[in-house]
Amino acid sequence: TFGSDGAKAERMFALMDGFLKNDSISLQKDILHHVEYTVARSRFSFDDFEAYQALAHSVRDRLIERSHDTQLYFKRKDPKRVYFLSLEFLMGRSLSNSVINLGIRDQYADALSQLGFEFEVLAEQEGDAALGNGGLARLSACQMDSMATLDYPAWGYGLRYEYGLFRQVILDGFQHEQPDFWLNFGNPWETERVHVTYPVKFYGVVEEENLNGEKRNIWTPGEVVEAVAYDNPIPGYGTRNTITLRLWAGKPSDQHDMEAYNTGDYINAVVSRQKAENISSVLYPDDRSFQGKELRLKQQYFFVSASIQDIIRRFKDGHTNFDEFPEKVALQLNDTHPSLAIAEVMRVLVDEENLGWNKAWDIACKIFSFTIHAVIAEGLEKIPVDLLGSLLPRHLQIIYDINFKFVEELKKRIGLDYNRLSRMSIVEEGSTKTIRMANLAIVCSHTVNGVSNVHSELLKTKLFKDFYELWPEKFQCKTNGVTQRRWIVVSNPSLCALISKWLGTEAWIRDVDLLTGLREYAADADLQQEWMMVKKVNKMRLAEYIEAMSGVKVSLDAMFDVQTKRIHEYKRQLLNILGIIHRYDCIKNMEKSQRNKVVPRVCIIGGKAAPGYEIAKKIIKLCHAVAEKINNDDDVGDLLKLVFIPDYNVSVAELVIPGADLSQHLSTAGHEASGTGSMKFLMNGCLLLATEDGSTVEIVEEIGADNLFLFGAKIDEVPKLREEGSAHKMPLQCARVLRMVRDGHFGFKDYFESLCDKVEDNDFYLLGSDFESYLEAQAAADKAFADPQKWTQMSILSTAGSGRFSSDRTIRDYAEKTWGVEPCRFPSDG
Ligand code: GPW
Repeated sequence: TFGSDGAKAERMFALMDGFLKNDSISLQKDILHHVEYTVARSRFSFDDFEAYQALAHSVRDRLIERSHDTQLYFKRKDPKRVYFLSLEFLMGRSLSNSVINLGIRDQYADALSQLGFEFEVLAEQEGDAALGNGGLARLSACQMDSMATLDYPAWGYGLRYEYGLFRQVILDGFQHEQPDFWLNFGNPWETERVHVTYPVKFYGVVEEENLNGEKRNIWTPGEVVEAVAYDNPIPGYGTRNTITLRLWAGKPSDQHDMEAYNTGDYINAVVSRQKAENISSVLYPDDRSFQGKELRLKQQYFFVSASIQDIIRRFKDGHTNFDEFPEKVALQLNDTHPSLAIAEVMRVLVDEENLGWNKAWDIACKIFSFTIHAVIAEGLEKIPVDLLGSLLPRHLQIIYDINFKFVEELKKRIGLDYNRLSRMSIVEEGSTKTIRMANLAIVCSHTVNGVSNVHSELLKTKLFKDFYELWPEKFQCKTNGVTQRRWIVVSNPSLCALISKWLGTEAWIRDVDLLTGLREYAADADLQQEWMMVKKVNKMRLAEYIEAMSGVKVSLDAMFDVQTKRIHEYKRQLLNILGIIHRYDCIKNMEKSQRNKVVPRVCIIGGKAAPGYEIAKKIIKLCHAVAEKINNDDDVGDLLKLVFIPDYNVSVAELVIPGADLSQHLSTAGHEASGTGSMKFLMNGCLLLATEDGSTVEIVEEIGADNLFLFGAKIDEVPKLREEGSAHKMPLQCARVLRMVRDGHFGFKDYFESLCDKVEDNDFYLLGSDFESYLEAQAAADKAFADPQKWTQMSILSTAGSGRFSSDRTIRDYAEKTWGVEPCRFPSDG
């Protein structure tokens, strides 16, 4: 490093240039070098997959160089850093995103074509990194891209699962889960940091010791597992900054079980050592159902403990006084999953750094911020006290101590209101005593964020009302956003080029508010023409994929109507399917001469059901059963097709979203905290058909209610409709389609019975009461689609109004209003 000569260091940084050159000859040489020496194939003979591997390694070299430069620069400047802790990151593919952010995609495409390969073809060779379930996990990935692009000194921390989210295979219309062993052919993007390892302790006992008159708690663990760091570079766009996503893997520790070796039980000792690796082996595939499993808790603590050790080591490299800790460190908790970090920071500061409780607590309260993604209290994590006490005995004590002091303070503030005290307590009494992780996170965090305006209000008035009344200043809102780099530039290159052409600049890729500039051309016939062409090209790509996956040929003239997201009752894929049955029924009962008035549709549904979620799995089967019937009915032909796209993931989304005309977001109002898929469709000029829920409410504010199709009960109408319950009559059309399902029109009548019962018995998700309004919105969409100019104008206005939903805006908000971190940009022009 540059020692203490600051001015010299600055000059050096300014002169630092990439060691590796990016002209097409240099790139070719690098690729061939990796073919020969990394992939170990002859440079005269290698296939597409091997070419992809070599290509990826040559990109990786450039990423490594930039992350070294970035880290050196951060170290020199020593800014406050933000650490983003998340148990899930849905990164998808890295190749295209990396070369685009590095600004060398065209150079690579040239280099490859001279070697006889096509960039797009090689990009298709890459598998997805699917270390997450759904919206929450993809949000983390989008936010990493924004943190890098906006030059924030940030780190992501998570777990390196060996098995990502299961692969969905459909057999006879039923979902089957297959393991996603994504590391099978190696992962060219990551770097194992063999020297960055930390011991993580579990089980054992805590004893109080008296050391020179001072009481100390000594935790003697029963098991120790080593955490090894794997670094994944995250390049910013239009900057040299490249930040790091550090994922931890479990490795056996030499201290793992010394006793067993000493007693001579060699074989069992080796076997149990091997078990250490299980901690990071598999991602839990249940979106938001909390189960209280020991392995899950182990995963949470494992990644939290390793991350905190890493953060404290980095702090100590240059600082000796923990008073400065809050000036240098912001810790962001992505939902409650990493909230054991609070107890862990307290343990380290009190037991290992001997700071004393009050000082440690003061520091902890200055560094943590917490974002909640849940809408209903039932979904919140509660850890059984017995489980926590056996796995992490010292942490349970610490949480009890935090709670004791909190409740004492609370009594002073609110008096002896025992109902309220017991609602707010971190410890929940009951038949099984549990720790409420959200309460712990709120008590310690300086800021609690919701993910959309309506969700943030809900937190204040319903979910955490008691806490809001106590600490109104803690509660903020950071409406979610998605990155336009991934969701336009990478996935929709034709639209990207068209936007840049009409705006006369590519600056919107970093400064997305510029998209509003498209508004003035929304009615321009030339732009509309080109806009329709782009959509057509993307529909063609999607149609080819559909045919390859499902064998169904679809017409490009039809409206491509898409609902892709995790399968959940509250997201109401069932409403969509019932609507499709209704449409089918109408076509069947129509005079033949009337059929030419029908707007043709290709209905596309995709998404995974949690393996244990029976109802969700039935919805997938119903979709296939209905598709089977409709797609093979000659009366219907191209007027209606239904296809289920299997194994929906990030790379499939990149294909589906640009090709959609209409996308559906049907959550029962009040149930979707935000929704982020809608934002991706919006950016791609796809019109939305949606309930007024989550971030849709803000989308309406940006583009106006005329430019999308809204329907259904509003958030504050839902409780009353539920109370009325079965008293309100099921609309006739809805009853009729349910009858068709019950009568076995689509087969499997017994199997679908419980689905129909749910709607007819108590209809918690209000399919019945929203049905008519849903059909009206669908009719409005048909009408608009029949007028291509009108539709295209709405489409342009959707993209033009999508700027607010960029994760760049979200991240800037977090940095300024929650984390207190500032950009720290490597001095070069990218
Ligand atoms: F349970 N979300 C998710 F609410 O993807 F925490 N997984 C989850 O476990 C939860 C939420 C949780 C989603 C929300 O459903 C979605 O509305 C939101 O846009 C997304 O998180 C990102 O905030």
